[in-house]
Amino acid sequence: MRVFFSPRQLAHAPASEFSRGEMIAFRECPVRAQSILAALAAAGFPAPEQPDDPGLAPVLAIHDGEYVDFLRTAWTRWRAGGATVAAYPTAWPVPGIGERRPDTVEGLLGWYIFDSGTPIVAETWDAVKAGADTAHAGALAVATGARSAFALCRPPGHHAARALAGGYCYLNNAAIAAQALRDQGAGRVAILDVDYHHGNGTQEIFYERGDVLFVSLHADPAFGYPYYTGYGDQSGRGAGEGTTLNLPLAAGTTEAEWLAALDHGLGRLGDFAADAVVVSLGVDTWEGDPLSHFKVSARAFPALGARLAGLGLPTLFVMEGGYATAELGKNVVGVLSGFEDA
Ligand code: SP5
Ligand code: ZN
Repeated sequence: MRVFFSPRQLAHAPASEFSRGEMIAFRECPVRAQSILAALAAAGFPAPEQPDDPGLAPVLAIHDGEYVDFLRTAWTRWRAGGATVAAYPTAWPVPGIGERRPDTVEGLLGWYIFDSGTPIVAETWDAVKAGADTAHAGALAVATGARSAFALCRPPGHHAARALAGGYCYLNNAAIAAQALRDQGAGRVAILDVDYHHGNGTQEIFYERGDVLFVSLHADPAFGYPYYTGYGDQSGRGAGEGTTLNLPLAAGTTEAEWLAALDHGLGRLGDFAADAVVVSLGVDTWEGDPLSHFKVSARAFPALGARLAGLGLPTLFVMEGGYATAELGKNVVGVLSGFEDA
């Protein structure tokens, strides 16, 4: 398995996030990537390859140009207003307040960032672009003959939509990779999103497309973040009707229940006859994760890897969530080793 990582991703390190009325340490921290790198090395995976810079074209194949301009310039504009720490939105254009895009950076923060957990610091754009480059390099590897690759992306991506950041995500790395695979000649690409949270951004990006299947297992929005998407009756629209499959799961979901839902999702993947698979790999499903309300043990991870190998398709793993930093690397390597050893 080829491994891709850019150390530029480590520089994005906001100090804090808002949780239950107080500021807590930012959970999506650089140590996450270091935990994964250490576990990969200990397990004998090859040293990570640094991605090439393909410019902005792969990003702009997925994201809105004005949104990307906002991400690139927000910190400078925020600094120009005299602020020195991180840029957070403090107001949002929720239904009822209007639909006019403002020109102020304060207004644009709420326009383009849908939650309070996705701040912008000086290093954010460079790290986020390096993450997209990492996903893109992994896609090129798989498109040119690698059986599998792991793109160690950070910050994660699956909550980012065409013109929205949120949930620690700014650019949708998995979507950028899926589009790159299409552009390299894969006729049909399947995205399997196993992060604990619904990949609202990936769903939105491909909702009306029939060439990219999106299958997601996640905490039911009836109780879990991101609260507004991920329902089982969201199945796609237009040319994409039937190519979105949401499998929302209850609080307390066990490993056996999670694997049963996985098998259901993999059945749909098989029917779709994809030419390549992108796995949005979050391991925040783990019962010990600070964000998880599942009861999924670490044994689920090698089982996931083995089942994915059983598809027999070129497979790109793109890192998403997982916040139990001490065990994160071990859990990720559990999936990748399960795939390799199958
Ligand atoms: C990529 C990814 O995993 N993003 C997740 C963002 C979640 N942010 C908000 C989480 C709110 C959790 N509420 C507290 C649960 C404590 N057990
Ligand atoms: Zn997550």
